[in-house]
Amino acid sequence: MVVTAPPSLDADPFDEEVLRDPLALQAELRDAGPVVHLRRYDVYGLARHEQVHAALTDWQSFQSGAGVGLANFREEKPWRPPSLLLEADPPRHDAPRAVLTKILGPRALRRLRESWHAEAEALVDEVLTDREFDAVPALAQAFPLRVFPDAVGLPRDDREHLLAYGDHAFNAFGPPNGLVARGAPRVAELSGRVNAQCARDKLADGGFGARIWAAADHGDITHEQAPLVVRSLLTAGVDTTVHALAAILYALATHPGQWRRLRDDPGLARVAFDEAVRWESPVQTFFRTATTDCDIAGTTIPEGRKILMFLGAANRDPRRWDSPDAFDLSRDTSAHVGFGMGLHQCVGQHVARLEAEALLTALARRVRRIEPAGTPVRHLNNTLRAWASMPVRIHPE
Ligand code: HEM
Ligand code: OVM
Repeated sequence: MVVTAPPSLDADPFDEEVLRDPLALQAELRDAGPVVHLRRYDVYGLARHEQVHAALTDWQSFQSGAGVGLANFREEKPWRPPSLLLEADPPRHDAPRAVLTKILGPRALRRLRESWHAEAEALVDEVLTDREFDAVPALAQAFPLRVFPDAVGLPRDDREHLLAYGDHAFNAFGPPNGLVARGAPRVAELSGRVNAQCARDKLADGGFGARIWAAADHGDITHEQAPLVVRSLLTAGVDTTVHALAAILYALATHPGQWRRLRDDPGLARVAFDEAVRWESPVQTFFRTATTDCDIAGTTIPEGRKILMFLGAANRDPRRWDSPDAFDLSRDTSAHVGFGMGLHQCVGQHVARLEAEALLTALARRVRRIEPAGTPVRHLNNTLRAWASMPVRIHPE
């Protein structure tokens, strides 16, 4: 086996101009080789689908327990106690994961389906009293903030801070740049509010939160673990779906032919959502840490080093996808890595799909055409690909 040094690039994937439009850098990274070295952070990078998929499914070689951001928990103190799911390896990962798999699985979600569809219809009726509106606050934020904290069991009057907390958590996976610095003044306040909401007496009966605590009573996890597992839902469960819904609304507003297909057959809502998750990759990147000297396509990544996996680049790799930049409801999206892959694959993906199905079905029933009504504006985040605002015009049925 010939071991070669990987191509070394000076580019900064967390530069604000790159975050605003990452597609050109993604292509450069994919074309440079199966493994690249990113000089600025002295980390390795994977941007092709084949290598990203392989690394995601090899948790023994590419661990999460040293953090899935740039910070190496072997050397640096994490900004908050690590997640028992995202930032843990087997065997410690297994019990919390099994608990959430059951609570957030398709069977458990069936009891939410009817009420989430009704909530979506009510919200869309309210919003459509205007022909023009900003789809980000009016739909992409309003819907998840209405239904998800309810499902967790949080009070109605205390949830707006969840967006800001999640935004900071996703920024914190990146380098300590301006985005992190701008979030820093509110971290203590936001963490305090989120941590308080993980306590048993704050969580309504029957919700995801109460069921996590019940799993502790049952002995599946400890009572010390329960609040941290609730915290995972509050961290990962809001901004992700907000930006994924914004992504599909943008995709549909800019692809009238695909909107028509969905309107004619609302049964395509989940297909459309998964294609939007592939196309936009609301979660763009995650890191891993090499547990041994790892060989990838002839390059050795030394033990203990960080590897940046470009999920968004893998999801648009022309080596894997025909016309990867096309948003196309006919595509088989099953290998996309927008929810990750393997052991850590998003445990909340069924929740995200149910939200999308409810909102898109309600829109498809009431809207003949949706079109941009102004220039959309990106929201910058070190990990999320997001919109701050998206003016749209609606033509009702
Ligand atoms: C894990 C994306 C929605 C909770 C992940 C991972 C990705 C992801 C890429 C894998 C991380 C890794 O491999 O290191 C997304 C996207 C979403 C979404 C794009 C929306 C479209 C949600 C929701 C929840 C959630 C709604 C909660 C209800 C989690 C948790 C993990 C996770 C707890 C960690 C799982 C583990 O490590 O075993 N998500 N997510 N996510 N997600 Fe999501
Ligand atoms: C967590 C978590 C899981 C997935 C994503 C994430 C902020 C956090 O378990 O806290 O992003």
